[in-house]
Amino acid sequence: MTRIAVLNGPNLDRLGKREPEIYGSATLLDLENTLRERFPKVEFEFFQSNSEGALVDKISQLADSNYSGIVFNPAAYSHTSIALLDALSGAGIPTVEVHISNIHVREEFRHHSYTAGASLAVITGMGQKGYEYAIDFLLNR
Ligand code: CA2
Repeated sequence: MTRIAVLNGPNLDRLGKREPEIYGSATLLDLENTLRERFPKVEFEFFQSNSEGALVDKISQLADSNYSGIVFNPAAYSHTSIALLDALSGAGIPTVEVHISNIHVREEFRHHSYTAGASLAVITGMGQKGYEYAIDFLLNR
């Protein structure tokens, strides 16, 4: 079975609870259930953390397991974290970075993503559907 990890960074545990006009009204659990239903043949690992180190640790665990892909929304760490860039580069697992909002039409500090430098592709501004498009891409590339 194809194994895909879906990782979410800081504050995405608040999905659906605030700012639905930017991030959508579904909660993180709703989103994970939607992905399970839409891709019944995929074995998913879902992980969210507000801690940079915990995300680094998770990526290095995945590198030692048999994962075909990572879908990663590093949230604010996208714009700051060389540690996550290095973790992804070292893992060597095809990764698609997802942003729910379009980071390029928001504040200047969101325009650059360090972690995108270790990703095969970036989906930004397609709402929560972006996660589905990312998985579809990983399965069919
Ligand atoms: O658009 C995205 O997916 C972001 O990665 C979301 C991050 C932001 O820092 C990035 O620039 C773009 C913020 C996630 C915060 O999520 C919340 C969700 C609901 C309520 C409050 C925060």
